[in-house]
Amino acid sequence: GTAGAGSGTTRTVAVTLADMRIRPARIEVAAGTALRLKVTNTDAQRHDLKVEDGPATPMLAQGDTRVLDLGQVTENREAWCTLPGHKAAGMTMNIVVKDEKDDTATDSSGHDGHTPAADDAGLDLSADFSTGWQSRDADLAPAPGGTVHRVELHAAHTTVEVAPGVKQQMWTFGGIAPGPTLRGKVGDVFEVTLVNDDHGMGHGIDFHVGSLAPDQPMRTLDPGERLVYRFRAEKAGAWLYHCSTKPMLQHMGNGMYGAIVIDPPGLAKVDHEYVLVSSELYLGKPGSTAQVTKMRQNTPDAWAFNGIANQYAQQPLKMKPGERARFWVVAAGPSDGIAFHVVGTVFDTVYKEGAYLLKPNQPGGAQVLDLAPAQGGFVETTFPEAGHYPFVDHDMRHAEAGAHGMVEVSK
Ligand SMILES: [Cu+2]
Repeated sequence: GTAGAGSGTTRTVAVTLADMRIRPARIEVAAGTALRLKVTNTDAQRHDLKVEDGPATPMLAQGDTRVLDLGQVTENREAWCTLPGHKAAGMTMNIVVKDEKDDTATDSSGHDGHTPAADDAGLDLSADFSTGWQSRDADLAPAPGGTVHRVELHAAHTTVEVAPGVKQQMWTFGGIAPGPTLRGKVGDVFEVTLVNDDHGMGHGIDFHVGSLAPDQPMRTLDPGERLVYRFRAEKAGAWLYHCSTKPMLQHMGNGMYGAIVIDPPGLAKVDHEYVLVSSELYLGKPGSTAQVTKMRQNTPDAWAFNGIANQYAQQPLKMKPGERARFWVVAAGPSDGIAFHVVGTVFDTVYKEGAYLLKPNQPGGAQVLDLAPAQGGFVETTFPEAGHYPFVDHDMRHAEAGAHGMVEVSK
């Protein structure tokens, strides 16, 4: 109903069930509207829809549609899928009765004042990203030639779509979170110029691969300051770098981290190399009490590979059958590590914190690369045949909330 909606008006709303969500999640109607819901299950698994104090569909298989006639709606109603756990996973919908006179929703269910993003209902990670959105390139280029690498990193705020349709101000190195991945060989020298372009606050940088007194290179730069941080990478590994300014929980929790890869000597040739930096995502105004409370309680809004929840589920990494891949993984935290797993594959090579735990000529295989916060390593595997191979943080709370991507293997 549009103008004049209300008593005597009939309205039909298309509702879909999929991906542990009911869409739309909220329907507003004028009091007295006769409401009909045309419910379609588009999911691979079965769902139903039950309306509070009202009708329910039977269990719907994929593609099934039923119409629910609610009659005239005069009070707010909730609706949900009745399968065990599905409501808790996010399959709920609110029907909210609007008062025609002042055009405000009268919501007696206690949901007013909450934004869905920060709510316990969680993000809708299967929603669409904005038009033109591109995933962060996960391909890791070979180390550039030469033995001295000069890099300039600017500390600056930027706004990023960190989950489908969700924009968040991030504190970054180089305008992206994670910052750019640096790469070199054992013995290479890195000369990093850090420039603080943040008008509001100080930042610094800490390269875990560097072996030096932190006092000068890791000091906090005031806005507008710059410094040159020079170190020789003496040891191989997948290393974290991060902001060194206190409170580090906030500087890292808002995006100030990145990876630096130092190749071990004799690194085998593979068809694809990827870098995946895992992290938590905390939505809300950076540094606000509400956001920092979530950081302290370790209750992130989502988890992410390369800064954006679910990005490689929507834009998969692409390979061909029989190809071999190396995944460099760094756990940026700030508080959670990772149990990195690729569904449908077995790792024949595991390198963690400076040493091979497994090499291809051994009889054993591995399923997970486990990294504590700030640790790094890589795994290798071959993708045997065409298909879709999800990669996840096998802590399922994290996988369910964004630490989840896809390798698409096709000819
Ligand atoms: Cu910082």
